[in-house]
Amino acid sequence: MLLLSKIKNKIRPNYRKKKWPGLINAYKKYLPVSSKTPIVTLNEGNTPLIFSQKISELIGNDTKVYLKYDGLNPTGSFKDRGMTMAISKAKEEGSEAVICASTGNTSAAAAAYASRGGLKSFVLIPDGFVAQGKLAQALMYGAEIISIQGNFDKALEIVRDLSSNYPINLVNSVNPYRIQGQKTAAFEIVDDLGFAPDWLCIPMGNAGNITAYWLGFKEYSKIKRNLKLPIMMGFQAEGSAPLVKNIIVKNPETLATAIRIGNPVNREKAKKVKKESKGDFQSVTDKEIIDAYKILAKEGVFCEPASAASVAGLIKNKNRLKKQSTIVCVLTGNGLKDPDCAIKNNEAIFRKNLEPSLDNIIKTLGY
Ligand code: AN7
Repeated sequence: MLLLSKIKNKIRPNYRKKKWPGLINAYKKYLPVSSKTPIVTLNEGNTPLIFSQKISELIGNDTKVYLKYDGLNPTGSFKDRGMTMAISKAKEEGSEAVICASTGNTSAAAAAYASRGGLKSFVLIPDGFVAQGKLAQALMYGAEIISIQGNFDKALEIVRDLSSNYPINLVNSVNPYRIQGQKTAAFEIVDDLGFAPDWLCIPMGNAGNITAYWLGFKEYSKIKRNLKLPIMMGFQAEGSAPLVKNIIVKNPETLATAIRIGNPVNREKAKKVKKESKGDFQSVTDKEIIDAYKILAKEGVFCEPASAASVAGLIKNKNRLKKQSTIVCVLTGNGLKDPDCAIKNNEAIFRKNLEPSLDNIIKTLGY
């Protein structure tokens, strides 16, 4: 027994010795929690920062491109970071129910964390515009789901009204605890790289996440002196680009349904991020999104279409980069969230319904 444990300790690298406790426990000092906060966690956070050789080469100029793959959170998106905080605080406040409007990922995370914490969850979604995987999650995790004949913006308007008049806690990114939880992704990037990237490329819908990252980088720069802050590059889909055009888009359209949002609630905060970081907001077409989605998959990283907007945006801006830049593209959600999109948009060789004989298969494979 003794010998076995010795061997185990030897072959197990140091960083696996300690179990990751979830982001609230890991970053407690920097979050608005106390010993009285009942922490509702699924051990979210600590997602990999993956170096991409292919995308680095594609960008050229000795650029190093990393992917912050937040699709590896417990419910498959970055929303878990905010939701562990929002649900823990709702529970601390004695709340019994939470509500959100969602293009899908928020509803999945809200449903999971609410159920885990013993709270009821209600989610309002735009009928027909939530990817299958996300809908399946909300159904399974136990939310009460209401789909409306309207888009996300309309759904958000309703839940905002509702939550201000009834004892239901709103867990969309207007909830400040969401932003607090999500800022930890910036901490992780700095912890992994040892510095902040030159650019952070990120998709924007309601612009809660870009707000959270910027807060995270700024807070970390107070702890880690000499931390150079990144330029924040936010990307929206062309048919759904209210922050790029500085308007309200009445009927937002894009195949990246996660970011099919025409009136972002964090508009003013996002503008501040852009100004403070000397960043830029730009749009990418659905075609550019799908191209990037395919490039990522060939790197072995399957994200959902909205997430690929960060890489599509980077590709568009490659001539603006200084030599030897370090870039982080945030991949906000897992590709499995939207299987329909993958099935419709690939160039795979998929030979169907073959006669099941060895000879036939050998011939088909070209040997
Ligand atoms: C994969 O789930 O708004 O700019 O209701 O699911 O912080 O809004 C999702 C947003 C990017 C945009 N990538 O983040 C929702 C929802 C993915 C997303 C965004 C979302 P924000």
